[in-house]
Amino acid sequence: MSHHLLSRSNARANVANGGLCLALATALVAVAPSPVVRAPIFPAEAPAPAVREYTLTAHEFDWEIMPGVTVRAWGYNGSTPGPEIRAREGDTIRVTLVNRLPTGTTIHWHGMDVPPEMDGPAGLNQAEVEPGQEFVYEFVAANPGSRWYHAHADPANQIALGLYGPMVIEPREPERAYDREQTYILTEWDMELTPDVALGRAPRGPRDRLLRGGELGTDLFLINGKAHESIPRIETAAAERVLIRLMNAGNLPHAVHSHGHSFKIVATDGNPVPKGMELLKDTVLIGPGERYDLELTADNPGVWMFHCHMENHAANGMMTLIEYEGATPTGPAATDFEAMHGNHQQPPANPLANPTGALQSVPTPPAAQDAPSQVLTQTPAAAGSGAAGNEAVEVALLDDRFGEKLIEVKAGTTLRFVNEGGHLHSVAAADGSFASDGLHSGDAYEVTLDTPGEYRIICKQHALRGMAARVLVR
Ligand SMILES: [Cu+2]
Repeated sequence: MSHHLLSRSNARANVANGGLCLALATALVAVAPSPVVRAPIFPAEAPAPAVREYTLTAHEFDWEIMPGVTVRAWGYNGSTPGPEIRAREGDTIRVTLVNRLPTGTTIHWHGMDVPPEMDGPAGLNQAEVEPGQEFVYEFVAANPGSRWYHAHADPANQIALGLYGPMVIEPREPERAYDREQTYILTEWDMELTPDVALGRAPRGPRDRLLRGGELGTDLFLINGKAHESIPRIETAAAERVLIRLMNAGNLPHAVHSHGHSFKIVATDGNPVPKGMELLKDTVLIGPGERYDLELTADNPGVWMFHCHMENHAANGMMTLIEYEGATPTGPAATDFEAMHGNHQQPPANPLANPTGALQSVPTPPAAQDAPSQVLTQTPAAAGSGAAGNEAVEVALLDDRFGEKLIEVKAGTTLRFVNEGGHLHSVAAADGSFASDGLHSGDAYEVTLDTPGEYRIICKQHALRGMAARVLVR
């Protein structure tokens, strides 16, 4: 087996070092427009093979999927997905797995051709790494491309709770160069699957109990462990070339669609598509475990949707934006665009910028509290809602709009927002003066508005889809 692997990597090395690739790369540089290069992702000068050391500490922590929606998760180094592991073809990757979970775990290197004892499946190829124990994975990064890693002990629960992360092996002789790079790793989230359920310490939730064949339910559809506006956007400028690495770490296929732009599929499962054979598409169906590398040329300035085209997935988290520098939406959402802006996060810096290539293990302390209460009261007076002349007015949250576009009330009125839809929603003042947590179907949020004036309210999940209303307090 190992002989077979060795000869395969030798064959790749021969191709990579041959003059053909070099000639193609030179030709590409000669004919391509010259975009503004901000941060070279693949530096032209590849240093000698290095040893890249990482520590991945598996543990439990509170994870904010988006403001107002925090869950108990399992992940690596306080994050789900875990940190990006990046190396160059031919480097040695050495990862120390530190298990601080209350159960055994392992790591599988998905798409990497490693020796069997480094492959990860618990039982078949190694014993589980027990709680409190460590295990060192070491292998040569022989096959470049978009890879990923995930737990391979009880994977149905452990991956679903967040034990996965991206891994990128840069080719030693890159054939293509990009101005920007964004990795999007897709998953689903089941609010009823908690660490305690996975450990058998709590019963399955009422909806999951009805499922058959171990099929998990799904409440939210995540990109990089985040939903909606907390997903990092594809930020670009005109004429740039952007590489988007899609990785599906979940259990469902997703149909990823870009507005305003077609993209070229330049790699499938991390392996380059030969020049001239790339498909030009605007929607790509990505199955569980698969990767697609998309090359998108920023030639249509604006603010564009980038989302899963299974529309219930988009409505429950799996939507982000392609945002050109300085551009704003051309529709009513322009009003809320700046208010929403603080909710998305910058992508992490390329670890290769760090000369040691190592990441610190940063376990977070145990959480002080469990899931927040689903029904919130903004003011103590509203709890009794019995103050003289203090009437309650109910407003429905539907999919994906408020029951009323204009709500007129007297000062001192309590507004009771009830989620009568099937999706997760929230209510927040656009000026930030009040905000509910995430409201699941049937949940309610109350707020008493004492000061006359006009308030613009938005759903943080769906403001950019037009879920906004006005409240006039007189
Ligand atoms: Cu989807």
